[in-house]
Amino acid sequence: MSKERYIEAKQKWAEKQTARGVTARATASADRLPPGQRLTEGFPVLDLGVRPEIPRAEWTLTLDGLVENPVVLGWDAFNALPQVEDVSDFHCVTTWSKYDCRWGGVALTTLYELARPKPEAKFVYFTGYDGYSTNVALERCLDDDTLVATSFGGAPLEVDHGGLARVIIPKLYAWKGAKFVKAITFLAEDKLGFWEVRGYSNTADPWTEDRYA
Ligand SMILES: Nc1nc2c(c(=O)[nH]1)N[C@H]1C(S)=C(S)[C@@H](COP(=O)(O)O)O[C@H]1N2
Ligand SMILES: [Mo]
Repeated sequence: MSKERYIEAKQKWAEKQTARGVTARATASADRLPPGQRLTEGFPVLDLGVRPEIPRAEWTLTLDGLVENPVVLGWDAFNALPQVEDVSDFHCVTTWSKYDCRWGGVALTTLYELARPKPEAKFVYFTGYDGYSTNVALERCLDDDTLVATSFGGAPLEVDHGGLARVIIPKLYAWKGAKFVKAITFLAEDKLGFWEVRGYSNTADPWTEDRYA
C-alpha cells in the first residue's frame, strides 16, 4: 500500500514538472477554505515557545526505525538531495488558514527512497529539536506535497517558522508538520505525538473538521 502511495506521489511530481509555470490551484476560493477556518494574510507563529537555534554545522536529520538504510544527514548532505518547491495552503486547527505558501526543500518521497522503509513500516513519527513530536500514517503523508522544507517564499526558513527545517503536510492540520525537525522514524505500530496524547485528532483532516479526538 505504501509502495502504491509512493509511486502515485512520484507520478504527481512528474505531472507538476511538465505543467507550465508555478503550480496554481484550480479550485475556487469557496471550495478552498475548509469548514470553520478563516483566512489570514499574516503568518502567525505557533509552537511550544522554545525555538532552538541549531548551527548548520551541528544540525542533523535522522531517518530511522523500520528502514533498510538508517541515515543521519548533515546540513550539506541534506541540501545535496534533490530540491523541490511546492505551493500549498496551510490550515491551523485554531481556525486560521494561509493560502499559497511556497515551500522549498526535500520531498518526503526522496527521504523514503533513501531510507527504504521496510514493508512493516506503516506509521511515521516526527520529532523536533524543541521536544515536540507528531505522528501520521505513512499512507497519509507519503504524497507529492509533503516536504521537509528549508525555505519559505524563496528565502531560508526563519527559526520562527521552524528553521532550519520543518515538515509540511498540507492536506492535514498544521500541527502534523513538525517545526525544527530532528528525526523521522518509521514504525509498525502507531505512536501518538505531543498534541495527539492531549486529545487532538490522530487523523487531522481539515475538510471534515477532524480537530479533536
Ligand atoms: N516542533 C514543533 N512543531 C510544531 C509545533 C510545535 O509546537 N513545535 N506546533 C504545530 C502547530 S500547532 C502549528 S499550527 C504549526 C505552526 O507553524 P507556524 O508557527 O510556522 O505557523 O506548527 C506545528 N509544528
Ligand atoms: Mo496549530
